[in-house]
Amino acid sequence: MYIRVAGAAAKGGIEQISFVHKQFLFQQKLSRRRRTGNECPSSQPTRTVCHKVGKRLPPQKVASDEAGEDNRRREKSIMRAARLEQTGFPAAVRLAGFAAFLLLAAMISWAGASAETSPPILTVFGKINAGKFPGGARFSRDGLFALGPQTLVTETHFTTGAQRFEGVPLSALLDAVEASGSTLTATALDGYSIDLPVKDARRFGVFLAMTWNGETMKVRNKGPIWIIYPISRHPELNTEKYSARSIWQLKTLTVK
Ligand SMILES: Nc1nc2c(c(=O)[nH]1)N[C@H]1C(S)=C(S)[C@@H](COP(=O)(O)O)O[C@H]1N2
Ligand SMILES: [Mo]
Repeated sequence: MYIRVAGAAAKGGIEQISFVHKQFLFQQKLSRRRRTGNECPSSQPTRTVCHKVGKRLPPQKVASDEAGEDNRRREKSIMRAARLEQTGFPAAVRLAGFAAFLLLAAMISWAGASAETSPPILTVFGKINAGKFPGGARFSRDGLFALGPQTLVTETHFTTGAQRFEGVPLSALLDAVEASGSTLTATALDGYSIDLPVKDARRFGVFLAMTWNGETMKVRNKGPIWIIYPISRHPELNTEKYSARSIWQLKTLTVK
């Protein structure tokens, strides 16, 4: 042991001193350079330095609570000095540094996760805010849901019974990209393409469905996006004209 614990054998003193000792053992692993701060002249081996610090505890008998208190105060100040020597920063600065590190780590993992789990699935071209979205506005599944997730329960042209969809209103997307045209040309992954009036979006509450009866819509299941005309709310939409506009596997929208 390189630290003399004389007088420090008061209750809890041993643990504290052994903690200080562990800190010095750790410190020995650090570069000589870092050791040359407060009490560690580079000409001396760490052992001596630690011994020297240890010496700052004068031999003393713990006779009363007062003496114990005094010792604890000494130990605290030595530990503080030891920690400062180890890192070169006071506790508040180290805490702030650690908090900053955690924040950075969280940001990196968040960015990584969203890039991994949510690639772009829809691109909007044409008459949109080109300053904000140069080369088209790309949206991931998460990015679309971030526009304001909604639920739509309706029958469709192609299914029987009410279907439950989660997604976002087409109008929310058009607002987000600041669309200014009157027609949308929609294209799908299978090469299908159809024009639909921009007016449909608000007039009928046209919906971009991404989850169907609780299941994320895969390409094999009309995903990742299916444009739904709510025919239960608007029975007049139950015609071939509107079924043709109900494009699935939606890939791009061009505002004209
Ligand atoms: N991606 C994609 N969406 C599409 C189509 C298509 O071929 N591909 N056909 C459209 C047309 S013309 C109609 S009438 C309906 C056909 O749906 P059904 O084949 O289930 O009757 O889907 C519309 N949406
Ligand atoms: Mo059709």
